Amino acid sequence: MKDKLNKIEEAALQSAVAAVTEVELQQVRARYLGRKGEITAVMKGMGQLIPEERPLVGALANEVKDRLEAAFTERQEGLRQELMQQSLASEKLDVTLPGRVQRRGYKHPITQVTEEIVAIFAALGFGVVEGPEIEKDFYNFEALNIPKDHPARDMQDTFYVTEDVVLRTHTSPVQVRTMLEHEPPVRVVAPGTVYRRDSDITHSPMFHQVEGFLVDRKVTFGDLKGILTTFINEFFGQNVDVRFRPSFFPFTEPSAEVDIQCVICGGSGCRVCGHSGWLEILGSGMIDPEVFKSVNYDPELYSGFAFGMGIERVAMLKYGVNDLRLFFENDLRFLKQF
Ligand code: 2U9
Repeated sequence: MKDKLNKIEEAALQSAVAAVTEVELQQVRARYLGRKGEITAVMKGMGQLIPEERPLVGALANEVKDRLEAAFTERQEGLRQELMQQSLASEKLDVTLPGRVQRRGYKHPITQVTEEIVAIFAALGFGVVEGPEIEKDFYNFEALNIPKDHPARDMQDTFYVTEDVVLRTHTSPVQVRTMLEHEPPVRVVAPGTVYRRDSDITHSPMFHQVEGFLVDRKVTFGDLKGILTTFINEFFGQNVDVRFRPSFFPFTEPSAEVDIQCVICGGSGCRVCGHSGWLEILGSGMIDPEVFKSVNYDPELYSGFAFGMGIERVAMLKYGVNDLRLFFENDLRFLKQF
């Protein structure tokens, strides 16, 4: 039995050396150490031995098994190393090949348009201010002369966090905060995200605005017209016609909506402009003296104008986008066009 085991061991070691792939080596291992392998058969056959021989043969069989296990593992490692050396020797690296192009990301169209608007006002001397999106009722409504029973405060129109805290419905509260911190002269724009309970093809519960104001001594409606006309001509083009229409906002008096000649039909009338030839772009007005009182500005000494616009609307008109929701769906086929 001892001889037999020695012979099996010798043959197994020779087969291991002869194996030149890992698959072949696995087959050799199975032939000797597998469930139906030769060493396994010896171990299973020990029952037929006389009892005195069993411990001796059993110990020997285990030794042979351990040695073979070690030899197979060593051979496997050797084969892996050989394979690695071969592939390293044959691999040709062409360092002159052009590299893979790294695609650059780009800004979302709403960010691009916001930055463009802010840059135009910055060139006109306006600073940029930002503030919280979760706002106190005082900054969002009260200081802006929006009384307690105003429909804008209704649960249908505003997202409430608590009775006294809302998701800001415009960026005007940022301007209230600016006024409370700075004495005139001040001119700033406030870009940012705002929230209203509104959702359809032209309204989103989350959208973006740029608002702004200028306060100094002797600011007139003429200044408002001059600044906003300059902005529109910079943004939409020098030849675009502008008109100011009387309107109403609680925080400005007098108030005006600002229209531009329809960028789609050039003023002849189409579906986009409701066949009027004009598109509403901005809201504006002279800041109401009541607002000045809330922020401790002397209305006898100072006057000023304010304005506001929805970025999505301006972006839709500039780029001819017909559905507001496209801006928020993150479809790269849409976003890549800007
Ligand atoms: C202070 C005082 C006055 C900001 C203004 C508008 C007119 C306006 C709308 C345009 C489209 C909002 O996005 S929109 O729906 N905005 O019409 N906003 S005047 O007036 C202010 C702001 C702050 C302290």
